[in-house]
Amino acid sequence: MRTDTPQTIYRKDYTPPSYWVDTVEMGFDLDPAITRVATRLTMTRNRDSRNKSLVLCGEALELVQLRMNGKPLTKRAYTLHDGTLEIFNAPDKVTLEIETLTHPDRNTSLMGLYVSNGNFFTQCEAEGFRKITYFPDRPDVMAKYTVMLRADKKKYPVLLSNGNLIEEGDLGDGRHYAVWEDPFKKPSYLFALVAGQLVCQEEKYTLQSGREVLLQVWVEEGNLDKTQHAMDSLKNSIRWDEERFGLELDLDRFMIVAVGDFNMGAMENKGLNIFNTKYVLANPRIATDADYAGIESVVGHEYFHNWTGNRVTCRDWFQLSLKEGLTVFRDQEFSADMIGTDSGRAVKRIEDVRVLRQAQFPEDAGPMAHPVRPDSYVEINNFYTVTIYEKGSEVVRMYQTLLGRDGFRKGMDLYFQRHDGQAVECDDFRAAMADANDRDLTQFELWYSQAGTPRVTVDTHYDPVGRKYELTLSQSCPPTPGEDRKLPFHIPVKVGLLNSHGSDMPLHLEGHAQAGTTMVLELTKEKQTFVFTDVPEQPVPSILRDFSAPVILEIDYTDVELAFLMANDSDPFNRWEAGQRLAMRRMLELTRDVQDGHVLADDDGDEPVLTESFRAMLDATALDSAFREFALTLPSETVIAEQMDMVDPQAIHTVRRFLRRSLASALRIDWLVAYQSNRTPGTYSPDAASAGKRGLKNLALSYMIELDDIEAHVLAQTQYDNANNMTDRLVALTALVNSNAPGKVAALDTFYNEFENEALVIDKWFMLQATARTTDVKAVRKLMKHSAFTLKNPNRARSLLFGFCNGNPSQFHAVDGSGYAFWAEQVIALNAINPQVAARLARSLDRWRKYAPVLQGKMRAALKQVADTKGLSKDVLEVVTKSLAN
Ligand code: B3K
Ligand code: ZN
Repeated sequence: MRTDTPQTIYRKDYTPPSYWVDTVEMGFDLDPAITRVATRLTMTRNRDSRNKSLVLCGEALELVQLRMNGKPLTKRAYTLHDGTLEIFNAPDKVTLEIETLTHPDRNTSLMGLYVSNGNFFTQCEAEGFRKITYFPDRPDVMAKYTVMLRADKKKYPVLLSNGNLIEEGDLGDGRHYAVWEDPFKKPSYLFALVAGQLVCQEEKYTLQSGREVLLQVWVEEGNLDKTQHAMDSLKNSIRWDEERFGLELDLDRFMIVAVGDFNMGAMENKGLNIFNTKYVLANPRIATDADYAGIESVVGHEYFHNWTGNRVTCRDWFQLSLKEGLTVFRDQEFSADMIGTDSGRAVKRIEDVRVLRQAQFPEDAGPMAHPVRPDSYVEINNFYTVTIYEKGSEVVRMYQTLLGRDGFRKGMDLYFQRHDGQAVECDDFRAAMADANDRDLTQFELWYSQAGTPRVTVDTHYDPVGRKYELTLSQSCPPTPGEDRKLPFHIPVKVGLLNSHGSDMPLHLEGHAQAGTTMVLELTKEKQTFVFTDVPEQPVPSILRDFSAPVILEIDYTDVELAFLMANDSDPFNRWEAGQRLAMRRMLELTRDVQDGHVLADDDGDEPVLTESFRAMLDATALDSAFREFALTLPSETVIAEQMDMVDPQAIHTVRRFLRRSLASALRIDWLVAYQSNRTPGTYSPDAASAGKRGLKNLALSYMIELDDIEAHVLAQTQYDNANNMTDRLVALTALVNSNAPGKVAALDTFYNEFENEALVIDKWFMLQATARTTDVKAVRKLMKHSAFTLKNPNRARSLLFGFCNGNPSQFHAVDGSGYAFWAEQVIALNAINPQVAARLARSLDRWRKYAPVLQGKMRAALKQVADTKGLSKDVLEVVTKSLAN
């Protein structure tokens, strides 16, 4: 917490550290009120930085003792201010002994060492290690750690840290100790310790090489019936990384620990991954299909970091996407491979693109827009963004699209060959990809250095006499804060051409050998024309198949062409995309009508092309249920908002509901058939096929409930009463709550009572009310008074506050501005507890300039109110300052 103007850190200012750390020995006397930390660092001067002083970072620490090479340091030999300990005139070889005190039970920021439900946990990425001891807390300083934990044996029977347990025993005074040694050099952000009352599920697992490793999933007592899925996901991740990338687990022991108070999803600490309980605990009673999938992907993600992040790490935090974009790409591919089928892969792809459009495109168009490799930041924690993660993953995916799977693998192999054990830059990854494939990827660098979502427009011309088809692609990119002009990107555009029967035509690109029915065009200039020859009839183009680049594609299709693509495109992504375009067009038309004062009447919903394509999709039982579910889901209110010059949340909400009701009524029988034929009787299984069926069945229920009639109420109530799993239970409850069904209040109560002791389910209970149609600010305030609500637990705060501010746009943007006043209050309250969570909530007003002037004024006032608050963390200050400035 600070009040002075926070400093901006620039990428161009990077300088290597003045000292390297060779070894770190730490001793912890764990006590919630005062923990004593004794650290011994052996350090060597970096030969490249003569005459520089030795610099260590520290925050919220009480310094007890400081000794250099065996002697206490005199007050004149160092300075200590602003979180920096600077030692002058240190020799080339230094042994530094530091004793500090911290107060874990007062640490509500959940960075550094803290207490959650009586147990100790740490979170050090990005800059939390400096809250534990003084240290050159930067990722390019990699060292070997030996850690001794001492604590009361009864209260803290389990003592864990990174690497291997090399010694443990009693201290005689009711206390005990454990010594852990990590054989690998690591940056401080990967340090972790856990101590407390925990139990584990463990298994021995044999690697492909024949080596046996020990896998453990640690949880609080009472949760051992919820660890199997995480354990299975871990084993699948280990096998997948061996098979797909030839990467083996390098430790003899790999631990996952679940904690209920955690700022994000999980953390890849070497050998000791710490997870939000949300991404570990699952059984059919408490977890939904989405939870099961989320656990698989996050367990995979953290495990894959062991190579992409830990073995090869980042030189500085500007390179964050080097590990995050790459690791998201790896977890996306892992989840897709776990489904196995081509259509399953496509569904996963659609899901990932939906996230990108829902969250990253708005970010890239707003005041916090930044390149995948940012040039500056105030608070690095604000840069764990969808741009770094999801767009970063798209950038990595484009290498694979351009180089092919084998070429990509060659690039990965070279990357590890060159950089294992190093802290490197995004450019090093690009160089490995280029060199391994003998390709020039110079222009590709712009994906790292320029922010903003490029737009690609398509023009076509067919010459029936010459049987030639011209495809002209043009690109542009709107300005982003600090970047007015953009250079053209290197964009892989995957295309196919459909004939009038809906089949793919063979592609003959002028000057190229024939390339099957899908090919990757490389758009590198502002405008380029690609000429296809031997084209027997005017084709319908299918552009950007599989979403081959993170761009906005502008193409003029007629409604009939879109319906044709939705019915026929061999590329499932574009098949889905066509339906989305069709629906989007209709919703934007209707929104304009509503804004012009038109009151929607039944015949406005008479939309034959859209209705018939939906009917055809409902009837297309040969397609995966999961795919049909996605194809039948209208673009979200947030995605529609991004398409408008001036956002009108109420009009969007009215129209989307109206269209859903029209589709519900026109296709009533079809929905019911889909509902009945996608039931999954018997024992619950979260596999993709069953989850897909439940998804389609539950989408059908959500459409039918729009009609709000007795039949729909009975259906929802029956499903609620009879469900044998949380997916069906929660969807039914959501349907009831968003209707006038007589049983809705009772259902909310029974749900609460039944799951009172399952924190993750109570989060869902808050979330579903936060996002319910009728929940206004008053109702949220009332929910905040509920005995189960607390701002201190990030999951709980997110479920209610983020649920409302981000997930209930028409209520949050109430014209009286009450939503914004509420938002300001909560950002300020959270700021005092947990700056990271507060800064996330602060992002909810990012897009304020896109709204009608009355709303804009109120949003601006709320932003100013926060910005003017005394004692604001630099996390929140950076977000609101940038919002107001750009
Ligand atoms: N690397 C962590 C994120 C740390 C966030 C710090 N504010 C989790 C992950 O991406 O795997
Ligand atoms: Zn990650």
